[in-house]
Amino acid sequence: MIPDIVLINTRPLAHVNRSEPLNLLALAAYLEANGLKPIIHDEVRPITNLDELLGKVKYAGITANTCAYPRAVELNRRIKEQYPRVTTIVGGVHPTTMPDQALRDGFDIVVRDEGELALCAILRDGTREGIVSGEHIGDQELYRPARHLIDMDFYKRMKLNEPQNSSLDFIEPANTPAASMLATRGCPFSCIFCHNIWRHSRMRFMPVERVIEEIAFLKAQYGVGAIWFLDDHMFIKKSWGMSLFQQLIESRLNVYWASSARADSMDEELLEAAARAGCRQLTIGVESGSDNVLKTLDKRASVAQNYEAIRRCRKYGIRTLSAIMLGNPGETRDDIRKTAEFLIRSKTDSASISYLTPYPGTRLWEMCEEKGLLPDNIDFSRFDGQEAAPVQISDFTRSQLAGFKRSMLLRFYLQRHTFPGLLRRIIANPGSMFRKITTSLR
Ligand code: B12
Ligand code: SF4
Repeated sequence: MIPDIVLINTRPLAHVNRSEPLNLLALAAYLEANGLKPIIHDEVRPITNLDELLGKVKYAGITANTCAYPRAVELNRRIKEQYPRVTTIVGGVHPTTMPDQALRDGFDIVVRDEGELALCAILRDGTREGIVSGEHIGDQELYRPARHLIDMDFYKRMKLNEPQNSSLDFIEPANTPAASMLATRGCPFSCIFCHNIWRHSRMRFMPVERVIEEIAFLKAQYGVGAIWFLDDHMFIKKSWGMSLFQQLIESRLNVYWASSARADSMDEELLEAAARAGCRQLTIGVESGSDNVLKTLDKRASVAQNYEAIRRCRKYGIRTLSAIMLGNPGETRDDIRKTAEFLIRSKTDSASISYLTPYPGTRLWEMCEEKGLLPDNIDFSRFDGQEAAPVQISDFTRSQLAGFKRSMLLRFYLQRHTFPGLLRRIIANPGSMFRKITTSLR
C-alpha cells in the first residue's frame, strides 16, 4: 500500500517528548475517517523507514512548534535534495505564525492553523505549493487519535518512573502505565504569552461518549491506568465536565487522571465530581503571586482566586501543580517576593518555575519586537522551555532570574509537606532526579 502522505513528528534537538504526538495522531485520524491513508514517521521513536517511505509518497508533512522548527527546516532541506519529487508541507504553531518565512526556508506548502480540512483538500486537489489556511473542525470531527500508527508502548514507558517531570507526579503507583490525551480544543482567554491569543478558535469538545470509548480502549489495548489530559483548559464548560465526570464514574473504568484548569473555573461541584471520577492532580497556571504581573499578562484571574483554587483542590484530595513564570514584563523584586510567598502560603503540592518566553504570534512577541529586544538570527531551538530563551524581557538578567528561581525552589522543597515526597523520589530514582535538580537550578 502506498500511503497518501507521510506525517513526520520532528524530534527537537535538546529535549525528548514524553507524550505521544497528539497533533499528528489527530490529523491522521481525520484523514483516515475521510478515506485517506496517512502514515506517521515519528523521529522520537521511529517504527518506519523514512527513506523507504520518501521513495514512494507524493507528500511529506512535517509538524513544527518553535523549538522543533530548526529541525523541520533541516529535514526539509534533506528531503528536497534527495527526493525532489516529494511535495513538502509544514504545519503547526510555528509556521502558522511565520508562514512567509517557512516558504523562504524552502517548504512547498505551509498550512496555517488547523490541518485537518486543509490537508484533505491539498491531497484531493493535488496542490503543490503556497500557503493554505485551515478552517476549524467541529466537535463531532474530533476523532479518537490514530494511535496504531506510533509505538504506544514506548510512550507508555516514557511516562513511567519519571520523577523529574512534576506533571507526572499523579502517577502512583509509579509503574502504572499512562497515556496522554486531548478531549477539547481551544481556550477563550488570551494571555499575552499564549498561542490562544492568535488562534481565536471557539472551544470544541469531544463528545463525552467518545472520550469514554478512548479511555476504555486505552485500558483494554495497552493496560493504561492513568491518563494525562493535555488540554489547555478542561474545566471551562461545566455541563460538559459534569457529564464527562459522571459517565467516567458510571463506567467503572477506575482510571485516574490529571489535567490543567484555570483557577476561576474551580467550581466546588465540578471539583467534587472530578475527584470522584479519578482526578488526582490539576496544573494551575498561577504564573505570579502579584496581581500587577497578572494584569500585565492579561491573565484575568487574581492571586486570591489562585489561593482559593488550591484550597478547594486540597479539600477534594486533588494535588495541585502551580505553574510559575519569572522574567515577566515590569516585574519587580517585590512581585517576585510575593510569588515566592504564594508558593509557601498556598500549600500547593508542587511547583514548576519557568522563564517567560516570547513565542512568535503572541502579543508578548510583538511587545518584544516593538522594544527591539529580539536578537537577529534568533535560535529557535532554544525556545524549548528548558532554559531561558535568549530574550531579556524584565529588568533582571538571566543569572539574576536563575538566582530567584533557585531560592524559591529550595524554600519550597524544604517544607515539611514537600520534602518527604522529594526525598522519596530521589531515593527511587537518583539519576533522573539529579538531572532534574541540576536543570531546575540553572
Ligand atoms: C501536548 C503539548 C505538549 C506535549 C508534547 C506532545 C507532543 N508530543 O506533541 C508536551 C507536554 C511534551 C509539551 C511540551 C512543550 N510544549 Co507544548 N503543548 C502541547 C499542547 C497542550 C497540545 C498540542 C496539541 O496536540 N494540540 C492539539 C492540536 C490539534 O493542535 P496543534 O498542535 O496546533 O496541531 C494542529 C495544527 O497546528 C496543524 N498541524 C500541526 N502539525 C501539522 C503538520 C502538518 C503537516 C499539517 C498540515 C498541519 C499541522 O494541524 C493540527 C490539527 O489541527 C499545546 C497547546 C495546544 N492546545 O495546542 C502546547 C504547545 C504546543 N506547547 C508549547 C510549548 C511552549 C511547549 C514547551 C516549550 C514547554 C512549555 N514551556 O510549555 C515544551 C516543548 C516540547 C518540545 N520539545 O517540543 C507551546 C508552543 C509555542 C510555540 N510557538 O512553539 C504551545 C502552543 C502552548 C503554549 N504555551 O502556547 N507540549
Ligand atoms: S488561560 Fe491558559 S490556555 Fe487560556 S489563554 Fe491563558 S495561558 Fe493560554
